Amino acid sequence: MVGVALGTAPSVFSQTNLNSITSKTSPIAVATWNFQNATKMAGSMLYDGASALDAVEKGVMVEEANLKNTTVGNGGAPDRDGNVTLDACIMSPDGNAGSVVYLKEIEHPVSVARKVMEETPHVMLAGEGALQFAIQQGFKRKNLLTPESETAWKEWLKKKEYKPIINIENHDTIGMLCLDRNGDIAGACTTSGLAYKMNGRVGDSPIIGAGLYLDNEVGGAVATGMGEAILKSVGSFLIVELMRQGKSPQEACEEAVMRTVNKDPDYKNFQIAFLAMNKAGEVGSYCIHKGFTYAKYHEGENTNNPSSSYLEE
Ligand code: SD4
Repeated sequence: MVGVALGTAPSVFSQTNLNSITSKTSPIAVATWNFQNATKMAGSMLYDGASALDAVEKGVMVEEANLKNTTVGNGGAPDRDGNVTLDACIMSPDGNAGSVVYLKEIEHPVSVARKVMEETPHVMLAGEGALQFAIQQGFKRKNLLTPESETAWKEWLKKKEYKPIINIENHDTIGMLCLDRNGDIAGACTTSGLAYKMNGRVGDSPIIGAGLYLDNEVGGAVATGMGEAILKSVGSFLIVELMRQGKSPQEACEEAVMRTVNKDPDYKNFQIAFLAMNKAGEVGSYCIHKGFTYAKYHEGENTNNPSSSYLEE
């Protein structure tokens, strides 16, 4: 068998295969949900020659700055005590990673995560320490609670009913994967987490292996939906490892969703969704409930694509 080291699982991604695959691949940007402004930004940059890492950071920043998106960055819905707390992570083709959790008052947590990756010996910074680091790095503090999000939160306080609505309102995290001209892959994931979560709650999005994982020899995966379920399956890492063993991105996403479906009897009451891309530029996605879509920019075309789902509703 070609390219299989002793003691490892067989892989279709031998070095020989990879070289021939990547040389034929033109840049691609994909993102969870219909975030076509983000894929357009990242995709255009890739076609202008930008690195996957620069493109993925600038791509997700579009949604972090979008005040209409109430689950990412500025304008994100607060926790039940009124705090807007952001989670984000980024991975580069060399396998390096950076992450911030429970970060307040900084509009672009993905850029702080990149600084953690590039300027510190650590992978993850949390809360006060993450904010302190961001300020040291020149980021400006900003009130991220918009009047609209504050009004919606005060309305929620009247009943205090915590019930995530599938596909709506609290599921618009952006996870993005970019493949550049060199065939290198990078990824990022950024969110304000579930609306009206408990103070201190951190989801899957900033956790390397859960909300995002990539290996530049294989491909990458990102997740959105109920973070607790994704954390328990370490879904993005699982998908990359399944692709390493020869599964297509689609097959790998399906298996990751099925792990949760088969183990969690409550699966009908929440959504999880995965999006994956391999080094050949093949893309797959799968989710529990119908309604998840992903945006894709490739060769000047920017599209929104419905994902297949386990349930038909
Ligand atoms: C979280 N996975 O914090 C995130 C939420 C999400 O679209 O994906 N929203 O659990």
